[in-house]
Amino acid sequence: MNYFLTDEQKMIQELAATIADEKIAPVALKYDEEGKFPHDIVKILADSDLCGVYIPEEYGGLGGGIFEMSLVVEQLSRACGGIALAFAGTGLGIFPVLLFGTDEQKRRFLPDVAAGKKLAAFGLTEAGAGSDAAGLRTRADKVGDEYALNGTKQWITNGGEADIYTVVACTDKTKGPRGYSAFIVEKGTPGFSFGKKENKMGIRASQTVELVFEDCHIPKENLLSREGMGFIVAMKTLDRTRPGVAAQAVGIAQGAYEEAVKYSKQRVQFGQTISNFQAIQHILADMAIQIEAARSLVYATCRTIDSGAKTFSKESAMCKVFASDTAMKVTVDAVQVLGGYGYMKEYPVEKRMRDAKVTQIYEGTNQIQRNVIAQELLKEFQASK
Ligand code: COS
Repeated sequence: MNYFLTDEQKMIQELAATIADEKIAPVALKYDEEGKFPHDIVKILADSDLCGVYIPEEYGGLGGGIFEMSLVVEQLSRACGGIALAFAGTGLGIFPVLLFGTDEQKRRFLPDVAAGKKLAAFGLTEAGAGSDAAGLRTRADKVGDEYALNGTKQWITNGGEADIYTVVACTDKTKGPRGYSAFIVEKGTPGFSFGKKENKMGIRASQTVELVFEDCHIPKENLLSREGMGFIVAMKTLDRTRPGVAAQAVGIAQGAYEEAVKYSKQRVQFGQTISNFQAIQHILADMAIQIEAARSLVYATCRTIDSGAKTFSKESAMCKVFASDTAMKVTVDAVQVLGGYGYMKEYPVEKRMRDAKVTQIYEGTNQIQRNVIAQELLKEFQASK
């Protein structure tokens, strides 16, 4: 399929693909097994300039958008969906600053992210507030010119590794989601520590950690937008980053598909390679169809967002649902093509099957995405009457 990428987009895609093939693929199984954060790969990404693809040039980036970010996520995820999250999770963490930061906040935080010197993370989820993002317990109480943060954030990607955290907390509990505010919290701030590190099914190279705030004082200069805007900051961020999850899913699926094709050309049964059997050919053909359809939807959504469209919650949710469901199906089928070998950890498809699962869950489960889609399309119908 010709997606008519610009020369710059092709360069970004090729650079990310080269890093994925030469640097990430050889160590992906090791990091998965050990569950360790890939500091050496993060250094390679920092040296490559890719960390700033979606950050404006005036803040040290390459001036691209969601599309450029997603091209990188897709390629890195082709080799390892977990390692790719050091990059993608930083996008999620820093987008609130890109969208709602003042010029002063952007100058303080964006250049180091663009240079790959600092990673970011997004702190919304809590033990009792997952799908129900309006159920936050973390508080931010005004104390003079500061806010005192108290509470615990759960399952935070890049937790402990990131230097910059955007955290949503309640500043007025009488107002529900309209009483939430978003803050930038730096690692090392007194009262901010890290709790439990999760032991996960997949994306094991990515660190998923609790953020613990105990009377953690944040200067008012670190408030994003204004008090009461925290829920909107979070929702508008997720509208822009869900295509990144979709791109991760496409990358994971593509990686599994490539392994399945390669294996089918090598594996001999009944005196011939299994690629000769129509049963296998049809599985491979279905994988290819679904991946290409998912990629098309992701790219179209990214272009819609980057074109300056005002509302795209529905499109963003659609591509997240479609690509993640595709990744799950394709990776399960890849395991099937490899048969008994596919089930073994030495072969690189069972990891992709485990990695794919989370794309149906995080940044809003696919059930929540379907709610968002249905709400929007019913609104559109009502408006058209
Ligand atoms: N953009 C702008 N504003 C939005 C919005 C969006 N995408 N989504 C919701 N809002 C606004 C609503 O318009 C509403 O504003 P008003 O108070 O002015 O009416 C306000 O936010 C509350 O919205 P709503 O009533 O729909 O909130 P709910 O509590 O019902 O939440 C959703 C519904 C779907 C938004 C929520 O359940 C959700 O997104 N859950 C998933 C959370 C998630 O992704 N978690 C993962 C965290 S990161 S790994």
